[in-house]
Amino acid sequence: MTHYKSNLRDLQFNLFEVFKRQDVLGKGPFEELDEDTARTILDEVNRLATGVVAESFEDADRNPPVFDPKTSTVAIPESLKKSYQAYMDAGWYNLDLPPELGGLGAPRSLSWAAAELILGSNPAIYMYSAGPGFANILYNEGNEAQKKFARQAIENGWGATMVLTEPDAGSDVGAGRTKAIDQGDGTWHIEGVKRFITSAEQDMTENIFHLVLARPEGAQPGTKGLSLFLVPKYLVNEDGSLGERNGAYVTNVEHKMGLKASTTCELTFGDKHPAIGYLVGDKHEGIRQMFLIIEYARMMVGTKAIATLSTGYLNALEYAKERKQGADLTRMTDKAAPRVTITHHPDVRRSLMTQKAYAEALRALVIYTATQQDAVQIAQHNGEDHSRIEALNDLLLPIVKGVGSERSYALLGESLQTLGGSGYLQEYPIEQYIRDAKIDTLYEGTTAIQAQDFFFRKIVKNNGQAFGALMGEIKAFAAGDSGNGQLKEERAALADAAAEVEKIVEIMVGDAMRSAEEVRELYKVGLNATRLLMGFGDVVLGWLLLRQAAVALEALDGAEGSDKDFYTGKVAAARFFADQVLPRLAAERKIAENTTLDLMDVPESAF
Ligand code: ST9
Ligand code: FAD
Repeated sequence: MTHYKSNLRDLQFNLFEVFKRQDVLGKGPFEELDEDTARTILDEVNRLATGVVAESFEDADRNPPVFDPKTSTVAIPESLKKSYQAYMDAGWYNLDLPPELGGLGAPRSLSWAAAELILGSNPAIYMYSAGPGFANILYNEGNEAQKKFARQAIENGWGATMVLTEPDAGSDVGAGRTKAIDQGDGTWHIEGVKRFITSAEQDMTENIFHLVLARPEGAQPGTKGLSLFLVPKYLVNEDGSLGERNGAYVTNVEHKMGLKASTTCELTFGDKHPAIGYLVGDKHEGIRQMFLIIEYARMMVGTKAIATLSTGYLNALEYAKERKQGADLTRMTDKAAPRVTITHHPDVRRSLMTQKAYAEALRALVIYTATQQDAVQIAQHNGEDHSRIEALNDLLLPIVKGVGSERSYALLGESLQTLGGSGYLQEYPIEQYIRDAKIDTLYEGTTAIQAQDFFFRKIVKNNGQAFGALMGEIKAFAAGDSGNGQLKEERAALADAAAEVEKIVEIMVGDAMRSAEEVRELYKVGLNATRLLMGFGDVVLGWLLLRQAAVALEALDGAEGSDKDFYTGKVAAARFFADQVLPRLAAERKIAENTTLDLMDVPESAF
């Protein structure tokens, strides 16, 4: 038995009972893949995730990769190598690669469902296996030589990295100083130091290719002056064999709080000898191109966080069902009363149901978002316009990433608390989950960055279209009658919460508009951005839970055994969320309404 407790039943429920993926499988772009095959794939990935992939989770944390500064190499622990090899040999990293690149071309809903299993089991494995996915993007964006490179990278299983961050350019990517110098022969020399680069060194693949943002000499400042370069660790000869060592070397590997199995590297270009780079697609559109990867990676980070919360909750639940402590509250004065398992205590139930509701709502959010990506794939296949679906997906991404990571990290604290003092021990996996999940609120854009992206880019710049469309759907559901004549009060709670969030948006748009005359009003938007992100997140999560409950109430008719328990749990989680979480939105709206500039007037020295 490994640490990882997956929730395959809930993944299947989302895919096939709530979001009806059988309706898109077996036809159009997914012709080759029917429901049975999809179910078999999930079973198979689940087997790996709960077995060999999870086996190195603890060992690679306690004995993390070792950096040798003399040779600029990293030794990955043998246990992790074994998990990685088993995953790569199984070939599931190929799930959403297009058939022309040897992939299965699966719908994103299926590939993200499978990704959850690996990310919950051993997230570093998923990250080390990103090469083929990165190669797919290189293939789409690259010139002929780069397309050929991408094919070679997939065939040979090369590793890959995304290289943006520098010591003075974290959230502010546009402050990057790494230079690109045109050699006039189709190659560039890259010079500079990048930091915090995931997977930039390891000894599991024969080559690693870096996708690097650098500024060509004389290019404009900011993100729009950045170009994207392909910088392989080893140059590749015409015949596909590996050539000379390129001048990009890892010069440090960080010691971190968690996710220790994943190397986080300082990468120095052109210090020992030239670091040769190739301009991706022969065009200077670096930030747009990099965002193709970032969008995928933000989805990955949210899914990782959610997967970790889910296994945290299921570990906590198992413990709580066995741990006896204290008497039932109703018999607290009777010192001879029998001791009960802690699931009998109201506060433990409150905590467990909060974990369950968020874990399952966040999983539904990932799959719902992925169904928008399926719809994009289908529209592309049919040559139809998909801008509206794309905009909805864009709106959802900061919620998946920002809300997913914040709620998961916070609630993993509840999972640990459920175990009492034992939760603090390394004997159980939850302390590692917490350490490993903290990074999710930080990389791929911190929560503050997600919140600003959500308001300025996904709502204001989009003229509120996607936001309005999603809100419209939520309000229509709230006003409807799904739920077998039940869920009336819960739908009313959803309608109230949605109205509160709409009000917060109204307030913020008003502040943003007033800033045209009084620029400091914009601070109010900054003060409320995270509140809006988290608040809207709760509304979407409440809606998804109620949609699940409506399906469960139908299915409960005649359900027995574990199915009956499963559906009963679904209804309970939705009710709990509507009763206990959604009413809080009224207070959030009130705080947003009363926002002043007082905080911005506090002198820095007074903090
Ligand atoms: C990192 C990696 O942290 C962590 C883990 C790595 C693990 C690797 C493994 C991953 C596996 C999964 C991947 C598999 C591969 C895929 C497979 C596929 C099958 N959406 O607002 P402006 C663009 S990495 C789209 O003025 P500023 C857009 O082009 C480090 N595009 O920004 C825009 O132009 P326009 C992560 C967006 O003020 C242009 O940027 N670091 C979006 O200049 C300028 O926009 C970060 O994430 C968007 N949401 O710069 C940095 N936003 O407007 C966080 C912008 O004309 N900081 N663009 O369209 C930010 O995001 C900042 O807001 C900023 C600001 C840098 C964008
Ligand atoms: P800063 O940008 O300095 O932020 C510090 C604080 O200020 C944060 O709380 C932030 O929210 C806040 N803040 C900053 N600017 C604003 C603003 N404008 N408005 C409001 N608040 C703001 N990068 C890569 O390029 N490739 C990788 O593979 C990669 N992997 C990573 C792996 C790990 C383990 C880590 C720790 C980082 C990784 N990163 C990677 C870098 C990561 O994306 C950055 O750390 C992240 O974007 C934040 O940048 P920063 O650390 O410089 O923090």
